[in-house]
Amino acid sequence: MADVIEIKVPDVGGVASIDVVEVLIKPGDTVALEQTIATLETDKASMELPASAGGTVQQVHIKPGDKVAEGSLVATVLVNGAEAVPAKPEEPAQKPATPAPAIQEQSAPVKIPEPTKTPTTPPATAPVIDHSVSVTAHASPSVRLFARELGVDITKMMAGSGRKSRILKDDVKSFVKQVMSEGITQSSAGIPAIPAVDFSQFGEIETQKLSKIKRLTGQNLSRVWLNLPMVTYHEEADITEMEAFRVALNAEKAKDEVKITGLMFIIKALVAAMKQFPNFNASLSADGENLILKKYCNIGIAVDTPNGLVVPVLRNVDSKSVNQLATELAEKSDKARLGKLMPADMQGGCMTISSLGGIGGTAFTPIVNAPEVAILGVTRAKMQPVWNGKEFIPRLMLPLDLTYDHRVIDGAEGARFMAFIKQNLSDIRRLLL
Ligand code: CAO
Repeated sequence: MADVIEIKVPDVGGVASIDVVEVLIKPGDTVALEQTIATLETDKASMELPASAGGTVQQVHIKPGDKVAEGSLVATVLVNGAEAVPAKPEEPAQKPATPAPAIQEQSAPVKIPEPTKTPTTPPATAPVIDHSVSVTAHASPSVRLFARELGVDITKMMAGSGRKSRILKDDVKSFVKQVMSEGITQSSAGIPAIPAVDFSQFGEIETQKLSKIKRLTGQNLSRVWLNLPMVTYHEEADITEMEAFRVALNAEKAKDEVKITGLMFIIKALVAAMKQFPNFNASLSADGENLILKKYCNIGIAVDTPNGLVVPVLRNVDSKSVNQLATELAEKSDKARLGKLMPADMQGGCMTISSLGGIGGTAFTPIVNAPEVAILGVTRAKMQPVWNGKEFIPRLMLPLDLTYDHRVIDGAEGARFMAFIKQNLSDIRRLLL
């Protein structure tokens, strides 16, 4: 004979308020005895609520977000009496015949990090790979099943984008994508990924695909950032006379001739310094055991293009004039901006210059273009009052930033290298020596 059975929340250890996280049935569904019909959650545990009877769901009385307690009505099921879980003989008749929920998480006070607690930090929407925590993450049975089907060990995912860092299906997908595309695994990178954020929850957004250059540059920069112990040293050079000379030279040029920018003198000064300090014209061998010193002098120049940063290389710079360098850089940067550089144009650099001087700035910390061991950053020169021992006089000061691989370059060596460049830019006659 068919009977209507009420499925209620069982005793879960005296917890007064239990969150309904997921409801897995709807009216008309057929459920089997012990089938999970909802996921409940307390502060300490996530629980799968099994059906205490098999049959056809008549009504569902809870929804995600509800708060329930022991005895709350979950669903009514039209059931064949034989399918209901028999009440234990010693239990009082009024006690609902509901089996205890399957507790997924440890109910011991193990704290799963909750990034949403910091008001300024938006909730994570991508999984965080944590390599030390072995606590099972919060996830519903359907998500666990989905993860199992994809071969994902859900214990590697510390937090998801759901409420209270619950792992959702999309988190599992992101996790798989992340591992596949970036090759980030527990053993190789060992660094937790930055959680993705669903920004659309805060306002309107538009998603644009990154250019290939940006993606490749990004990968390379991340690799360098993770591999090199880098130090950036800042210096200022007085280029008042150099600038006057440059302006005079340009005034002599015909209209269609390539103008000389300060960068050409900076290249010259850099090359002179690399000859004086050969460790800067070197690379560490892949095993880190040897320093490979280069007898040639090629300088990479970071060029800003609509598709991202590229670094064409000027070859044998030590044997070229300032005018030749200006012409060559103009050609290469035009080619770069038209996307016409060939891979060979960007290979073989010994050191790189990243000049933001045409734009502005007072200082920055460029990232070494490894396997080179140092990079020179340049920002905008400006007139400053400089004390000459008697009075302040206006001088054009050029800010320079040297980032170096500290495994190869010592701090004192870096400082001497920059002092040399400063001296040569302040008096460019020295470049003839
Ligand atoms: N201080 C003051 N003025 C400067 C200057 C400096 N340090 N550097 C350049 N300028 C001036 C130039 O004299 C020029 O002025 P005029 O138009 O009056 O002649 C103007 O700024 C523009 O110069 P430029 O940038 O076109 O030329 P450049 O030779 O200095 O630089 C290049 C060439 C290719 C390096 C540059 O165009 C470029 O792409 N820079 C961006 C590099 C970059 O993005 N680096 C970031 C890497 S880290 O992400």
